[in-house]
Amino acid sequence: MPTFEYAPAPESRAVVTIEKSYGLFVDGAFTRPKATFPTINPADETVLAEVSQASAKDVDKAVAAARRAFDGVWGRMSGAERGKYLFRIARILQERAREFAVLESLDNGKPIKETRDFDVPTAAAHFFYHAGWADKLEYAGLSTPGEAPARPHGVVGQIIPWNFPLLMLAWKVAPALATGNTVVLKPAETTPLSALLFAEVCQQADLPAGVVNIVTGDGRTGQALVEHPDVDKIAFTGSTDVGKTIARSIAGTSKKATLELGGKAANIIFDDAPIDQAVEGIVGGIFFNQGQVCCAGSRLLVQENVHDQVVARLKRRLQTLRVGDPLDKNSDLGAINSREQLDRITTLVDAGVAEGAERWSPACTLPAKGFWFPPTLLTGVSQTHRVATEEIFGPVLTVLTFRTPQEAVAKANNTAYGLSAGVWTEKGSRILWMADHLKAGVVWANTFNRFDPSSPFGGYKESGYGREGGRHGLEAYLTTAPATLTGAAR
Ligand code: TXE
Repeated sequence: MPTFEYAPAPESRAVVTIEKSYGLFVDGAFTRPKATFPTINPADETVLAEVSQASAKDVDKAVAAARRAFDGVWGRMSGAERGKYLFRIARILQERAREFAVLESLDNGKPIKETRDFDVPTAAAHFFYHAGWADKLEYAGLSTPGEAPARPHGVVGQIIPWNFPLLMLAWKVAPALATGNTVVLKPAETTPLSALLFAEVCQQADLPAGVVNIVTGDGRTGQALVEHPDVDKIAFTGSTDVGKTIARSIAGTSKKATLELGGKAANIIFDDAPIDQAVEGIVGGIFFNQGQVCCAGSRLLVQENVHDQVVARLKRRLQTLRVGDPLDKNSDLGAINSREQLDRITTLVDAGVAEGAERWSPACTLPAKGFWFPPTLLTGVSQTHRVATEEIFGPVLTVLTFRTPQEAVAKANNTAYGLSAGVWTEKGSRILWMADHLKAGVVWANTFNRFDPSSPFGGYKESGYGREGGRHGLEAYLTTAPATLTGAAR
């Protein structure tokens, strides 16, 4: 079996300048850093920078700045003018793409191949897409023809996770600004750097002060934002537990919320599927971003008569994956984002083995320092195993079997989540039947992990509520315009 060596490429770091410490980005300027915590490179555990822990008072200042911008310049601006800012931001993201790609790989641990070819271009695409909407809201049925366009909520608090730091920022900030809201965004504590670089982009684009504010910190900062009385809406992506806490905390207030939470997607292969193409899709579906993806195809449901063939091909393909330095453009898998996440993955995989699953990984030399987990298959998994129902959020594929489409649907839906699913079959009618019966916000057919800014993304059940992307995503940032009834003048 091949072994894979760790080959660092330190020269790539020169592309980006990382400050020793960072303040918050409030009212168009960086504050002086205080009460800082380190953000580290998960690939080697070195400290990249010190970042400020925003207090409730800091959050209050950021919300006040966002409110002034909303009541002032941003609130008075036409959609066409707002759109120009979004275009400008998109262009700057493209111009600074290498910087963002390297910084994101350093702070998150994901391979540069992904940040370069997916995270950064898709983030720019979100700004381009939403720039196009900014002056068309009233023509798209998002308000009543001839009436004032639907209104923005006002100040939006946005809390994002660490798995796609820049992209999650783009998913949240772009529609909020296109619809005329202002923003206070809190990045995850383990990946704050690309959001802080984005703050520089806002300055470079001459975005009016206060329209976007970035407050770094941990869950306490997020909580202060959720509880702030002058925040009109919360948009959150993260764990189901924190999502529920947020839902409880805003219950009884007038705040709106969209929650994008966990997932446990089934990737379903029928025996008539093009097997090579399906194996590629399954590998990409789970090992992309080390499986730290809410819609990851983490449960393979394979039709019983092709199980052995599919597993054999999967093992062959997994032996060709290269695990190593995120900055090496040949790496297919990088580091796990944090020690906590690595511990969660290890605990769940150990539980799976204890419950009777068989564990397999290709021979693979992992770097001595940093947080690493090899690509892993768990076969012989039954529906009652924890690894079949709980989100592992790591490079681990659990394999289950089925005999009929009805059984596939029953097993796929046998989860508390409902975010995404994949179906591999030659039969068009079966795709439609499966899509009709799967309880998932997205169903991919003969592909997986395909995203487009125009396509709404979101889930059922414990995967949360609300959609991001497309027209539905914009609706979540708008409230209905007042009905205006006029009587005859006397
Ligand atoms: O998430 P948290 P964690 C899942 C995945 C992972 C697990 C835990 O299974 O293993 O969640 O990850 C902020 N009020 N997902 O612990 O804590 C926090 O600072 C307000 C799936 O990292 O939910 C960060 O910015 N905010 C998910 C953000 O919430 C709070 C992506 C997410 O962190 C808060 C990430 C509070 N009380 C993890 N506590 C997906 N849907 O893609 C924390 N935060």
